[in-house]
Amino acid sequence: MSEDGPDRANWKAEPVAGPVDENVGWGSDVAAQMLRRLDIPWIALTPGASYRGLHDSLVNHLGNKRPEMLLCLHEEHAVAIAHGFAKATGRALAVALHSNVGLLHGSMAIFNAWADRAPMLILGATGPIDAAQRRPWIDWLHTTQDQGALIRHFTKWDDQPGSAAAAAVSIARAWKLANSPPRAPTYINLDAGWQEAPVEGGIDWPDPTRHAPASPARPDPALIGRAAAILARANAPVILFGRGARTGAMMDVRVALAERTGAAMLSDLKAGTMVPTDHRNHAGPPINKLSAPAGEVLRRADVILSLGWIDLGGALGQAFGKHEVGATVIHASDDAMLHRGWGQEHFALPPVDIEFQCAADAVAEDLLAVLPDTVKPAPALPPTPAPAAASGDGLTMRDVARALRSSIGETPVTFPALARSWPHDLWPQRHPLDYLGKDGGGGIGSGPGLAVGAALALAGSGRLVVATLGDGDTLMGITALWTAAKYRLPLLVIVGNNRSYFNDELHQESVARTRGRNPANAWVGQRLDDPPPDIAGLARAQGLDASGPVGEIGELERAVQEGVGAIREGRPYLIDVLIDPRQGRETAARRATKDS
Ligand SMILES: Cc1ncc(C[n+]2csc(CCOP(=O)(O)OP(=O)(O)O)c2C)c(N)n1
Ligand SMILES: [Mg+2]
Repeated sequence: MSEDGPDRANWKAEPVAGPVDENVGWGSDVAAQMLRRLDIPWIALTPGASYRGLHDSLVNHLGNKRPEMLLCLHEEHAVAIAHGFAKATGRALAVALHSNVGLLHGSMAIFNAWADRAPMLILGATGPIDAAQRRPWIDWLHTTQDQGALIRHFTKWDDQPGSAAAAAVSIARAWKLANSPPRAPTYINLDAGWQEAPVEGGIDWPDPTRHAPASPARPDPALIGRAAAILARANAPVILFGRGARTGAMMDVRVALAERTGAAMLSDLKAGTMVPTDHRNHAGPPINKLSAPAGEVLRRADVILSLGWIDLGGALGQAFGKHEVGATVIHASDDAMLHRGWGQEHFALPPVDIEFQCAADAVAEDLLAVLPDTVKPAPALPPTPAPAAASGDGLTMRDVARALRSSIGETPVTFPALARSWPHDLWPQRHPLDYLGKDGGGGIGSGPGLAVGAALALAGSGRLVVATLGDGDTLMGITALWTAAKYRLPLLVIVGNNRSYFNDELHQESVARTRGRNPANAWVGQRLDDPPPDIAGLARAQGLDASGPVGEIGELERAVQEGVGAIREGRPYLIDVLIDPRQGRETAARRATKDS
């Protein structure tokens, strides 16, 4: 980042007419100053009068630089953009949400970020807590007692400071906590009363260098010794690669760990790329639910090492059913520090023989340091089932992947999201930024915002950002794309459009079958047609270029070429591709999935 703000090739800044007032004169100036002192590059927001003080401070006190505002059409998008940025960079952004109503709008996206353990600093606001200061009607409506309670079950910490001086400290603490492992969103509610009051006396500014995020706890060396000895002796170890840092150095450590133990590797689509999915030790494609090869390697394993696997209990349950897990289970995760009683995103309780309650990466590093420095032969792996053959002549995601590959060539691509039936065999993940994982909380409508956040993070990096999204997910969140158009962010969105909330058609089919009823009615109340939403039109209406609906291969290839050309020039682009819904059914039948 330069002195003037973020460096982005095509970035479209909003210039502020000077002069800016550098004096910290108002309560909200203190909150804005703290964001700058913490070196936060952007604040994603949808405005509202509860923080009109802060808004003025960002513009007329900071000159809309460091942080710079990122205007969004919906609070859910502001949060999802910060979430996508955190997924790509490992770094938090700030978000500002208006009073109770903006917070209510943003809350699903906060849940997604929480469940994905993605850090962000959310600033909320409330009408004056001091009722004597409230404007009639609206300030009363937009004042809530204990506003943080709305999202307390799915944030790491929240506060409602009583003064500007207290807000400086609260913001420093919230930033530190959000960014300390295990990371998650934090929320600070700014009272309009002190935001809009003059600052009396000096502020004791917290020194960011003395409130830096904590470094991860290190594992117990004695326990590392025991685990390493068990792994070194193992005949058929398996390593489950869940959450970890998205860096080349950590990917090398993980790969070396598998090679030195001769372990079979499994990757989780929820976590994104942690190891190369076409490595000779990798069993089958990355998974959401257990695949046949994944189940087989787990059932024959004598040692199972989970490095931050998101639902270890669920994976073992799928592999072993009611049978006892005979293998020695070693589990490394700091996630339990965030486990509470409201949500169940701690998942099923796994049987564990050696547990490290610290970040999985630290355990991987320390295990590697004590394991013998020799590579063991790769394990014999079960065959990967052949991909489902396409029936009919409708387009499939395989056609999309092939067209994309032929247009993109070898330029590295980041997928912030992957739609149903993505052909992992055609597009192995080799770099930690190749695929960023799922939305965390299973709340759809998040795909477009997550994709914009990743595009923000990676613009100018040399990587092309391509999101493949479902039509339902896209339609729920499509106005997030306006932010990409407004700030000229290069992002290619390819919609796998089966004209349906198809996931739920599968559910309806299965319920009808169980009940001996007619599964052919599964489409009723699920199909997104008659009239079919004009998704490309919705993109164009927001200032993006777009193609579609695309229904045949030549059209698809031309559209992809145009879309890839646009992002190479730094512009966002959307392609609406009509995907034969039967492909989803066939893939689902093969995997026997039961998605959210
Ligand atoms: C906010 C929210 N509403 C509803 C759901 C239930 N749901 C899960 S997947 C899905 C359909 C998604 O449709 P689309 O993005 O088109 O993907 P497809 O299943 O068609 O591949 C729905 C409605 C959800 N997960 N989140
Ligand atoms: Mg769909």
